[in-house]
Amino acid sequence: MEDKRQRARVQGGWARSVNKRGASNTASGVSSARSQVLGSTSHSRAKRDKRLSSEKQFVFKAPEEVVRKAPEPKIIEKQGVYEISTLPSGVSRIHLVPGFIDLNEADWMFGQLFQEIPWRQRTHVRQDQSFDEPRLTAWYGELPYTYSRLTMQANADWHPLLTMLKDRIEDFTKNTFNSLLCNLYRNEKDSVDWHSDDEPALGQNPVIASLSFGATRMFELRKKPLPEENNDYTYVQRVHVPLDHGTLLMMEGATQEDWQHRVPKHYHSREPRINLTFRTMYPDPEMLHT
Ligand SMILES: O=C(O)CCC(=O)C(=O)O
Repeated sequence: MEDKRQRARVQGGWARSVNKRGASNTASGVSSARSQVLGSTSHSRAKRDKRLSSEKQFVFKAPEEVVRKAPEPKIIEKQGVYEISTLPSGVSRIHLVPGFIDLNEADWMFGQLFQEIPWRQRTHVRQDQSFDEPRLTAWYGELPYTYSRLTMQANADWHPLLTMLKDRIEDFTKNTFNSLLCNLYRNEKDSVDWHSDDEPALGQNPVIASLSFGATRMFELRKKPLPEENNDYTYVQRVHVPLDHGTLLMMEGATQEDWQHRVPKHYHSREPRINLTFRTMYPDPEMLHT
């Protein structure tokens, strides 16, 4: 009886593993009792001991988690340089500088930019359908800028405040810029959809300096999926950066090659926001690779 219970426990193995010495003691105890009754030989006792010790223990293993979860976005809101990915194309890096422009100055600048930049709403045409961009824009630079098949004409007539801001950013970052795309988000309904600033005229690994004024809006980045993910962004890494009044955000390295970014619409009301993105345009990007 004791032998049967012991074997059941060894085979089931749920409660605890059986110590070998205990098992062989029990087996030998039982077999010695039996040997008196059945007259068993030391040979058959050895065979039985071998069988008991070779019986495999059943070890319970919890089923592995197979549900794939989309990762939570990483929130970046403190000053610092953040390496958000390292891939064969290189390191993608963002540098956040809240309070780059102090609040009083930023208030005055917002008023000037809102009033004095020649803001325009542009129209895109896609598959014979035209739609208005959900924001107003203006372009500054010696060269025209084409994105999403829309061309903004060259405009070398820089507003003095924009030139001053460009100089300040150049001093701070030790980069130079020759062009600027200005965006005005009039309210919570204005936005910019997922894209990368990867036009050939911006060269490889462009450095982009983005300065924000007015209402805080969320700047979201998502990593481009690997080829085997078939353009499915469900499980990609995400980074969210709240951009508030006077904040400078630098995007560097492979950020345009490996990530996309956007500023989504909001459900709750938002005051106007202005964003200035300073870039460098090359007249003949082919020259960069020769
Ligand atoms: O408004 C922003 O912060 C982003 C603007 C932007 O993505 C762009 O100009 O390419």
